Amino acid sequence: MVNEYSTTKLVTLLCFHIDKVFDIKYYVAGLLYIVNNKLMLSGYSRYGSKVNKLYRLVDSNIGRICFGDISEGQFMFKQVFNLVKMSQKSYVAGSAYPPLENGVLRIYSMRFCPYAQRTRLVLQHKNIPHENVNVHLLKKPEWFLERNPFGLVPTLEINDKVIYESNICSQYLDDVYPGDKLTPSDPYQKARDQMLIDTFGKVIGHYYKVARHGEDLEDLKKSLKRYDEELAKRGKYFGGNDKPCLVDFALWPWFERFPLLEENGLKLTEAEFPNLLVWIKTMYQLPAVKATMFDKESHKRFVISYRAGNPDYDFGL
Ligand SMILES: N[C@@H](CCC(=O)N[C@@H](CS)C(=O)NCC(=O)O)C(=O)O
Repeated sequence: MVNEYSTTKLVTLLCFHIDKVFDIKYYVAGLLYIVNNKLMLSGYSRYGSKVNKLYRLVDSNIGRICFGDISEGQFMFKQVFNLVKMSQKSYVAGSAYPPLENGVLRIYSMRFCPYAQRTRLVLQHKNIPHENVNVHLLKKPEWFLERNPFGLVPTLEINDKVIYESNICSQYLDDVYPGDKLTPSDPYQKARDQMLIDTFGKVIGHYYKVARHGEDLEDLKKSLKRYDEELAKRGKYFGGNDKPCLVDFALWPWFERFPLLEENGLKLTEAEFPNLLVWIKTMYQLPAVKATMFDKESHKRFVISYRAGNPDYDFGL
């Protein structure tokens, strides 16, 4: 079953159950497998009643998915098997619907989509078990359009529920799944956060004008200034000093892509954007960012293919 895709090969399944290590029950479970000629390891340790992630999936192609607390080893194996089995290549029109198991959360995504990245950041940060199905956005599978008639990613599916629009998906995940809370409980603070997210649409608009037509550079900088000022008041993250919040994850994808605009004259200087520059450095350290990001060169290659009318959704796979 694991060999369904030629690039993926299961090497071995590891499972240890060691009683009485330091007087507590200790379990280690994991998978060793090969994806695109790279050796991968993923696993969990269980320590009394607590489950810890032992290794992250490290592959850049499928390793963007990681697991949260899973108390049953069997369930974990099933999930990892599904993952290894599931290709990250984009599904096209005419393809068969990949069956979704009961209780499994799925995200329909496109690897280079900044909106989908918003929600993937939340999935990663909160360690929410899920599977990822990438869709070809120029040749959308019929079953994808049945679920989201707008044909946009991200879209979430679990059992009979379908959710789309990136910010709504992220909020839903934060509301429903345990882990770090990314939304303040105070209604006023929550409203202030939503304002920052909604009005970031202006920055996005300017971003694409600069990228496509070399216009709007000053407007882009002006719209960013407000975010620098807000950080000065809030601290290290938009969520305050210690932890990121939904605002950080909703904004980040475009900051990851700003280096592409350097050739259009965009430079965020210390003099103009001292707080945003520190924030960018901090964000790059987050495991969720590391797990979902592409480097400048890969983004550039995708954009070139996109502009040529032939987007390479599977670039690097
Ligand atoms: N407002 C949507 C925008 C999502 C979006 O535009 N996604 C793009 C990919 S980056 C897409 O699915 N495009 C397909 C299409 O426009 O047909 C959200 O926040 O989720």
